[in-house]
Amino acid sequence: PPEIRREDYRPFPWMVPETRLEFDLGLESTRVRSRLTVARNAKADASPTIRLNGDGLVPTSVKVDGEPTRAYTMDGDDLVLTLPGEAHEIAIETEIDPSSNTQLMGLYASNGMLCTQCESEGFRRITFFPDRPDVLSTFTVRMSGARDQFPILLCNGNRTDEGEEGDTHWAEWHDPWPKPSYLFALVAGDLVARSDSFTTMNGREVELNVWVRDGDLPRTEHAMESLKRSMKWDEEAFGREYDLDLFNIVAVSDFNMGAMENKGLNVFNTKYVLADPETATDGDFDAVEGVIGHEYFHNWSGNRITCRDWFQLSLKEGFTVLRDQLFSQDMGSEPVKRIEDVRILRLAQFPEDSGPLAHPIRPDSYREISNFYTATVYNKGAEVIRMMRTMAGEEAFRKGTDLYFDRHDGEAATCEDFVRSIEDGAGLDLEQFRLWYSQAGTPKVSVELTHEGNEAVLKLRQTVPPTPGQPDKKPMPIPLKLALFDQQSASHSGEQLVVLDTESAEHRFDGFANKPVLSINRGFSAPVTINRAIDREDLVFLAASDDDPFARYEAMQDLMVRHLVAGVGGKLSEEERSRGGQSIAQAMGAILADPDIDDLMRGELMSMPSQTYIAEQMELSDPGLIHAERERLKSLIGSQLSEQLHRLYERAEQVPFSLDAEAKGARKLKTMVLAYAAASDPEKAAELAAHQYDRADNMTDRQGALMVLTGLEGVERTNKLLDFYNRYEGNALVIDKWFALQASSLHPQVVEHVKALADHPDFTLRNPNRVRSLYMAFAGNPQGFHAASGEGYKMIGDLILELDPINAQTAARFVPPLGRWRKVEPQRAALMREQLERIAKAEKLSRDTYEQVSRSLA
Ligand code: HT7
Ligand code: ZN
Repeated sequence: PPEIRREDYRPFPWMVPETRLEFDLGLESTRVRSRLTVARNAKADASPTIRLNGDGLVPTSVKVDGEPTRAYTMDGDDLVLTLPGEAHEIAIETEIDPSSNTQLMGLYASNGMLCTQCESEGFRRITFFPDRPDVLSTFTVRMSGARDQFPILLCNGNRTDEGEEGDTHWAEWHDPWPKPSYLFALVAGDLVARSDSFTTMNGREVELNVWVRDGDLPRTEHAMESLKRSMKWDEEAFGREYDLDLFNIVAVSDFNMGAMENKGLNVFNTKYVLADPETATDGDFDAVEGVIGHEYFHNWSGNRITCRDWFQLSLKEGFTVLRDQLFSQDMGSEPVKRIEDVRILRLAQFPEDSGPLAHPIRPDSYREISNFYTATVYNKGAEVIRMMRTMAGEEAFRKGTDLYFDRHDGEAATCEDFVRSIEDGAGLDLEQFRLWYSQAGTPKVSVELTHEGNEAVLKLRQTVPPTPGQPDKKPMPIPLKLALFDQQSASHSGEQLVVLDTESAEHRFDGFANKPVLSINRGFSAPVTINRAIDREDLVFLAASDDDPFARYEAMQDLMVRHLVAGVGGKLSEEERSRGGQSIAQAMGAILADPDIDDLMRGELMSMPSQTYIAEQMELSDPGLIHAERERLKSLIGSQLSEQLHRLYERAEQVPFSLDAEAKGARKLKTMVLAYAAASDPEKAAELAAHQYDRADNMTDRQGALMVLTGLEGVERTNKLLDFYNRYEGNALVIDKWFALQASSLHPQVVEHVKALADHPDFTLRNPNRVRSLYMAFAGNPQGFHAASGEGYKMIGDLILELDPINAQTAARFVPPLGRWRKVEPQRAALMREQLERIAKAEKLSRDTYEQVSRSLA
């Protein structure tokens, strides 16, 4: 497959002001008639030919200006026409089979209903069209189908007409906002709605519907409330008002990603709509709110202003992730949300940036754009915009975003347009900052603080590591929030912002009779790795006393990571290991006892660094050793703080169920205590977990208990897993949890368990949620995936080959775990590589998987 390059972008020679589509809907056969008005684009190089993208389509009729024509050519899957005049009308008919569409792109059948997914290049699987985001058109759609099969017919915009003819009925929809084809959506099925309304800041009354299958209605309240909160928040935080009279959300159970922001008709994975306390965890509730917000915010950052081309994806995704993060921060605990977001970045994006698939947030080339819906484009993209906000300050940043929305409303814009708007609106010079858009790799900043006389001297040095295709990097502006603490009073005289924009820099701070303790990258002000020369005692001090909650968390993480990395590297004697562990336990003990911390935050401060994050700190990692060292520390902390932890548990147990922060914090603590107990006193932990499971009146407690039990031996494991299955049989989202819990468990036989689960009657490769629940959970479980025998790698290799023809997008997402072979010790690395080579040799690979495998081997 050819490589598509950003520098080759050319405007499309034709505009498509209007698109009319008619659908005769059927699960096995849907007829699509399109009528496009096209006119030459004065802003592009003139061309008499127009290329209409198709993917697997055969035209049954083509007309130009009402006359049937055969004067078109097929170039691969695309239909190419030569048009003599300035403006024409093209009419094309196609027929498609949604029921055989297992890729879940274009129009497909899910559970008896029909729905679409067009981003990024799915529309071309429905009809021939210039399927690129810079061609904006006004869509009018008529859809008709059997009334009993498809009682509900939905599309973008507003319904303008409807009617019946015998057993069929039809609806006509018009979307007044010009949009690119990737925002087109249609849904037809037997659905029911939770309805509500929202009055916008200028008095527009908007009808809101959340559409689900009949029995799911009681689980939609949280989604609806989240939607209303999102609409209000976007008005207040960004001045953005909704612009149609109707907003529909539809939940579907077969979906490649989380959700899709189609204009006026968002389509969601059921996972991000359905939630009630019995079946959804606190984490699920938060995720629903975050994703509902994310898709809603796209109405401005994505739909009103879209992307010129797919290289600009971070323009809408990075910005919208930042917007959903800020929304969730405002709805719940700001520091806890910040910690969660940093954890995700470190877990998913840092490994991407240090591996063979590293790419800038605005990539320069791709073969398959679906592979670039990455943590880099999304989460690092959000961090990059967050840095602009930090440097500008909130007020000035808002001026920048106001200007961006004003200047580019109705356009297909670029990342450069965004940066220039922030520059002009916020009054910032972002010339050098643009490097964050073009350079890949996580910068490393080394930090040293010395003390001379009354001065503290801060030395900073940055390096940006080489990444594929980018051997040499330039220094980037890195905004670092810092504070210098006086140990005695445990206070500082104010936070400062230092922007490191050269390779190295020195800063002097006057007025320190004693050497202060440095707190740096507070709030994670820059997405970098900090390598600081700091004593363990100073870290203990920061963990106990820093007034920035993120910095406190970071100090605890740092304490543990240093200890673990030294242990894995064989640098600790038994005595040092024990002493180090005890001092960590002591620091954690202070956190457990601190009355000024709320329990949600306490849970964060207690959490151990992930295996992935520890591995990232090492040149070459041995997953077995890291796992063992991490479990040893967990066990030491668990036994050292046993009494305190159990007291905490007893206190938390008294808090009755509710969705407020206090009760959520209590639930988080309970499972955290169980996890420490599982490492230090498995029998006691099993007993406690079984008790928690039995008493649970909510999914958070039940899942937390079962998570701990699945990692342990014993009869309670078997009993509770069976009970869980029987209790929730038929509830797909909860059965997904049942699969995921077992696949991510610490149990030594996890590989055998996953093999058996793959043969379970409820397992299917046709449903991406189910595939992810078993195999993504497994690929993220170092115990299983990195089994020394290589069986874990083989299982993922087998999966990729079997899934590729069914759902290429989902299959390709399993390649990156194998692609990290260069960072793993040689024996395992060879086994990982072997699987990649086996996949590469397969006779027919999708473009998606081919690209990921070849980049991983290069
Ligand atoms: N913008 C949406 C992207 C998306 C997607 C991309 C490729 C294949 C399937 C997809 N489903 C949704 C999601 C979002 O970021 O909001
Ligand atoms: Zn998005």
